[in-house]
Amino acid sequence: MPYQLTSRQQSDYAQRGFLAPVRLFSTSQARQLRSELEAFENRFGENSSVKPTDLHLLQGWAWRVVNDPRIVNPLTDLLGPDLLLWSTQWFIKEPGDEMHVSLHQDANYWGLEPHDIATVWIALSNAGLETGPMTFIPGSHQGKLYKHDNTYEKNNLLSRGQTITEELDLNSAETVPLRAGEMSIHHVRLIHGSGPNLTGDRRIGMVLRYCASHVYQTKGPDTAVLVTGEDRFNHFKLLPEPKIDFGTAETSRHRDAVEKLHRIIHTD
Ligand SMILES: O=C(O)CCC(=O)C(=O)O
Repeated sequence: MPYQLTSRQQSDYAQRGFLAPVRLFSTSQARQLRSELEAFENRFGENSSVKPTDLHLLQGWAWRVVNDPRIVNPLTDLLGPDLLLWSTQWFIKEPGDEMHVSLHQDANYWGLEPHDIATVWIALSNAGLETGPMTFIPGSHQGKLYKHDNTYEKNNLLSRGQTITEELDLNSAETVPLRAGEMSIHHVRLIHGSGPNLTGDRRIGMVLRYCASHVYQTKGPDTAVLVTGEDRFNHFKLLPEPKIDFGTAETSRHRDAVEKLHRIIHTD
């Protein structure tokens, strides 16, 4: 199979809990994807009830990204041959808007068990040092789950401003800049966060959450997309490809999925 990870990359991920940078798209492909997102934003606007979350259920271009073998094949090396996409999100920092992401572990609030789950973070604009790229604490995925406080800070991009309360040793922390079209992959237990964007351009991360098919949701019914292999567990209701961009059935499935994700992320 093409696009597999080398055994070195696989052991790096096992030890450190992340891989970066990995070249995924060319700069012009990244620009094209960015213009798809921005066309969506221009059409619906910030206050619309139609959200860019889980856009793969609403528009073919996003469906093709989450099913792209350059992403899916490497993920099977980390999570096994039967792979689900759980959700698609966006982490966007506008030029100079002071938004940051506090240090947190995703495993703490998604309700998914066991933790055979990874995030693919795709840079659709340059995510150089000045834009507030992600910082990881290597190896922290092998340690405990920390207690998090919901700070609801105004300048925090996280839904509840989730922040680890204990003091952390940041000596080994690594900040990982990405160029447009590159991706990083990180483990659901890895401690990570990011600073503000000090540049004049948007910093746009398209964020895909994948899990092995044996993972289940502890917070109620849940949905996912089977991207490769088979689902022998039926823990999630599987959702289909959008046949018509913004079609009636697609819009309804998308709205339900966004509401469900909102419920899961906002409840303990
Ligand atoms: O984009 C960021 O800075 C943070 C993203 C993040 O927390 C995540 O993908 O889990």
